[in-house]
Amino acid sequence: MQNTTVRWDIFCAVIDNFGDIGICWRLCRQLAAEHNIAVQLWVDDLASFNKICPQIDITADEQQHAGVLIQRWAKTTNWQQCTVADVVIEALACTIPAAYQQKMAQQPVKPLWLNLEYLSAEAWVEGCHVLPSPQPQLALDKHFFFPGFTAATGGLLQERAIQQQAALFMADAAAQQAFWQKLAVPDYERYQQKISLFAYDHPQIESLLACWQQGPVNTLCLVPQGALANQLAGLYPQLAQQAELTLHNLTLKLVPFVAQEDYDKLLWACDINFVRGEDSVIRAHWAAKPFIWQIYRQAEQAHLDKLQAFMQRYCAQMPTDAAQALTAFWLAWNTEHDLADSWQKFSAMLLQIADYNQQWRAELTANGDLASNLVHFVEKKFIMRRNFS
Ligand code: TRH
Repeated sequence: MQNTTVRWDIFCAVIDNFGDIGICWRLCRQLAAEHNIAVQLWVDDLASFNKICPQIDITADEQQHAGVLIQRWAKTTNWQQCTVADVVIEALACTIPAAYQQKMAQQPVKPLWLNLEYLSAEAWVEGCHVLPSPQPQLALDKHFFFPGFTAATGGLLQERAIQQQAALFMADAAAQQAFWQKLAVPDYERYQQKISLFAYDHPQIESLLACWQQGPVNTLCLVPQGALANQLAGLYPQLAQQAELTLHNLTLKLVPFVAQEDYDKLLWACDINFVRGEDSVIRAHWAAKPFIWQIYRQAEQAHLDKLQAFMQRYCAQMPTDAAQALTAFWLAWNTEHDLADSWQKFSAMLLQIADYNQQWRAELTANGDLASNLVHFVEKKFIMRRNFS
């Protein structure tokens, strides 16, 4: 049964890539499925949405899927005709349309307005999480809500059953076989190492591929459609034509973008996962295989501070030799350094890192998941309002 006493509106503007819609869609689905909340998602780019959720009809102005009402957020949307929700979330620094803001301010009972921020492991986040951000021109309060890696933040998006689903999949040979068939990799068992490589383009990619070609194990590297796949197709015409290429001990395979649920399976089915942006890196945490994060690049190298902050938290309890190898390879992967030497050292530590990832995942899970933490915050605010009105 849906919790129809309150309605949540979530606004998502797609800046580029898939992180904005990936995060918003995951959050909406979880609010509907696990908290019975009536959720409406306003999104300005249905074509990007369709890539991570193929059931989305890119021509529809309004549609329902997975218990969520999805609305096209267009320049022509008539905000005067919309009813304002009880909880309004502007996700990842998007700005809610001015007309909708005006309507929020006109409500006899003002909606709770939250700014769901970008993910960062930096220390300042704890001090800003849930702080009010007064909007005097509208006589409305907005609150910051920060995802994060500690109990003093909003936590991370994690579905209630995801770890159980991952464990079941990894113990189910038939499910894995079905998955590899779907990806057109029937001979998956002949590879001793499977790597998913979801990344932006990379100036040193050939130095890493050379390590895998000359490496001691038979490696399958799966590259989802996108910037890096385009770069590789440019480097290797045969890969562009046949979507697959074997170079000594390395088989490179371009794979289509799959639905979000299947992307999780890819992370579970591979031994090492290269991830990027904000959402896939968190999915790699739940898969708990060794992973390498290519952080979204920002102007003036601001992303490198965020990367350092994350590595410090992640590696704090990791055995020193593994932490040093990981830090060196991650830094090389996020800058323009040659990758060969740091890869050799990193790959020697894979078992220790995989082991440690179980502990790190348990620590993060103990902070509570982002959707539940949001729901608790909203409930607390509503109770306070009732008590003081
Ligand atoms: O696509 P991204 O680079 O998104 C980025 C970041 O979020 C960045 O912080 C943000 O500022 C920028 O977008 C605008 O990487 P990210 O965050 O990992 O999002 C990818 C989404 O795509 C994620 O939800 C997983 C999903 N995905 C699939 O559903 N199928 C696939 O086959 C693949 C490879 C990914």
